[in-house]
Formats: sequence, C-alpha cells, structure tokens
Amino acid sequence: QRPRFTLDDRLPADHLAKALRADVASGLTAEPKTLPPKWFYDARGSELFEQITRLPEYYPTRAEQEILTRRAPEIAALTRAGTLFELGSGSSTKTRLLLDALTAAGTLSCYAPLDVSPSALEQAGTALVRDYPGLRVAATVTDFEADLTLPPDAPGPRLIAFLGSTIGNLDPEQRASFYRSLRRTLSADDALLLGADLAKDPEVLVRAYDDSAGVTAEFNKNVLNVIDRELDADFDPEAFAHVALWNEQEQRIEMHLRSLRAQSVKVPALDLSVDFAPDELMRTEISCKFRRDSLTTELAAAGLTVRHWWTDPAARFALLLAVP
Ligand code: AVJ
Repeated sequence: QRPRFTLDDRLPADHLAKALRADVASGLTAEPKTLPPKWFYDARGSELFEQITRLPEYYPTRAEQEILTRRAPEIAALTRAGTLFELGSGSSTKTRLLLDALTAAGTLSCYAPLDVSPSALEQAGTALVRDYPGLRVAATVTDFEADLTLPPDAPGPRLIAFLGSTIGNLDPEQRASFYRSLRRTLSADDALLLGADLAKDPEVLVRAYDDSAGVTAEFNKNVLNVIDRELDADFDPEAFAHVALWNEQEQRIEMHLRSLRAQSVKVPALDLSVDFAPDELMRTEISCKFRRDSLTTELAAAGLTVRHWWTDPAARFALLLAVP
C-alpha cells in the first residue's frame, strides 16, 4: 500500500538562499529600493501573519472564509474535482472547507499543496491524512511562480485554488504571465478558484494594513530581521517606520519601510553597503485590489473564462471560478 502522504522536493537545497541573495542585491540597489514580500514569511513572520488574519481591521481572511463556508458545496458540485491543488500553503481552515465539500460530493481522492516551505507542507499534510482517511496528500516543494508543473499522476478533474488574495502581490505584468502558465497547465475539465480582495474605501484599506495593535508594523519590519540573519546584514528594525498607503493610480495598497534617519546598512554576504536618506521609503509589498470587470478582462486575455463570481455580503472580497 502506498503512503498517503508524499512530499516531492523540487527545489535544490540552496535555491532559497540564492533567491534571497539575488532579490536583496537587486532590490537594495534599485531606485527606489524594494524588497519582495515573499521574504516576510520565516517562522516569526508566518506567526505574525496568522495574528494579522485575526485582527479586527484585517477583513480579507474572514470575508473569504465567509464565502467559502457558504459556497464550498456549490464549488464541489460544479467542479467535481478529483484533485484539489493549492498554491501556497493555505490556512487549514479554508483548505478544510473545500476538502469537506469535495469529500461529501464523493469526487475527491487527492489533495496536492504546492509551497516553498517543506515544514509547512509536512505539518499540514500529516494532519490532513490523519483527519481525512480516504485522502492522498501529494505535496510539492516548489516556487510556483517559477515552475507551475503539477504532479502528473493526480486524478482529474483538477481544481487549482489560489486563495487569500496572494494574487494581489503581483503587478499586472507578473499576473499576466502567471495566468498564462496557469492556462497552459489546465485541461478542459479543470478549473481555477481564485480569491481576490476588492477595491473599496481607501480608509478601510489603509486600516487593514496599519492596525492599531501594530502587528502589521512588526510583520513589515521582520523582513529586516530575515536579511540580518540570512545575509549577516546590520539593519536596525528600530531605525525604520512602518508605512501603509493607498496608491490610487495603481489601485493598490503599498507597504514601505521609512528610514528614520540617514543611515548606512552593511550586507557582508553581498559585499554591499546601502545608504538611506532621512525619510527614504523602501517598498516591501504591493497588495493590488480588484474590480470585477477588469479582473474578468485580464483573465480572459490569458484564455481563462470567469464562470462564477461570489462575494461576501458586504462585497469586500471575491471568490471566482474560472475555466479554460
Ligand atoms: C497574504 C499577500 C494576501 O496582501 O493582504 C497582510 C499579506 N500584508 N498584511 C495581503 C499582508 C500585510 C497579504 N497577502
């Protein structure tokens, strides 16, 4: 009998170390300076993000969960998925809503999460095989932005879930190329389940990314701790302030770190010394907010047709089902 939990590690051992070095080298020498948001999520950052999802101001997680709670049976009936793929280690709450509905529909045999973190996959996978006796869990360690090849032996139809509005971290060009690689991966019976945060009152948006308890500020500054630890840099997180702002032109929330004074930061692993001017902003994340018409149009441009569009009662967040 084959094991019900398997983990396929597709990343070379030094992949993440190399990717971090490349990102930090190019981001800190760019004008303006930037750092990609994927480096927020070390153990501490992942814990802080969990706390963010429970903040009163941060509505997206709860709104998406509301939609899933209500629509999971419908999603199961529409897709009749044999395998649920999930891009990024989802919160187990959301994953389980889908697994419950697909199990009840009687179609599901496999859950296939893809993530860069083997430990996150290990943890989620072992709990799921324990709680879902008929389920095979085929986890893949990969950077799906670079490689979206899905495990080939998973039974169809396939439902690919990309939840939590992580899509908002990509700019329009990155989204277009991501949709195209998704489109290439999908067969006729497959479907994409995409969670997207919607444009709304900028004050509500800014509050969601600048909470009164300061958790998001700590989350933002944590990326400096990651760089200090991994690249032996000497960033002082206390010398930067958290900034969250609404960029109306680009329809996105941006998080920045603002240098509180003139300072020079050393990154010995990269042989780099970086100067910051007082009040200089370094962008650490974009979180694009969407509208139904433009999101439908950009998916259509890649050959993906939106078949269903569901929102929470307050229409803060959307979950959509698209097909090739
Ligand atoms: C996980 C990327 C969806 O953009 O809302 C939360 C990350 N950043 N608070 C988001 C995040 C600050 C989150 N995503």
